[in-house]
Amino acid sequence: MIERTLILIKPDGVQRLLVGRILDRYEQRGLKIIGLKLVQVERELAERHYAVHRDKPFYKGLVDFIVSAPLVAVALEGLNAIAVCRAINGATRPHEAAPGSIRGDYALETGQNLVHSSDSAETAASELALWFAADELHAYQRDIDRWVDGSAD
Ligand code: IDP
Ligand code: MG
Repeated sequence: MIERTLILIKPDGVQRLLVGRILDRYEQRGLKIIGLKLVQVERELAERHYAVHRDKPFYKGLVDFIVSAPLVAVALEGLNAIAVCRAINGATRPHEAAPGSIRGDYALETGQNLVHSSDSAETAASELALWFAADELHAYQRDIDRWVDGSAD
């Protein structure tokens, strides 16, 4: 199924000059960028984004980190985009992330694991609405789409 999902390249990704290389992973896989922006996040948005973790011991540190410097918000579309992006990112704890995944190649620390991606269709819909206005998401065809979505078969 064609899905949309939200990616955040967290402040550590921007500070470590990894934005291009991280975006490249999703693009090379065939996923389509339908929204993209650099954001200095307000605390309120960060708290809403991570509301599910409100009661966890790492919540305050996580919100502090996300608002500490600009991040890149990315909306992606493609076949099974939600699961594909979770796999591209790798396990939450970098020492468990497979080599070849973003976290498995570039991260060591759970709090600085470079990327976020939505974990279900429901979360993807609510997170995309949180981070992007409707007119910031663009539906368009690429000439290569038929070579990645199966329709050229
Ligand atoms: P995910 O980003 O792989 O979906 P979640 O469990 O949703 O992982 O946690 C959200 C984020 O909170 C993680 O990406 C990580 O940055 C941070 N986090 C999760 N667990 C811990 C922890 O035990 N210590 C510190 N930070 C954590
Ligand atoms: Mg999560």
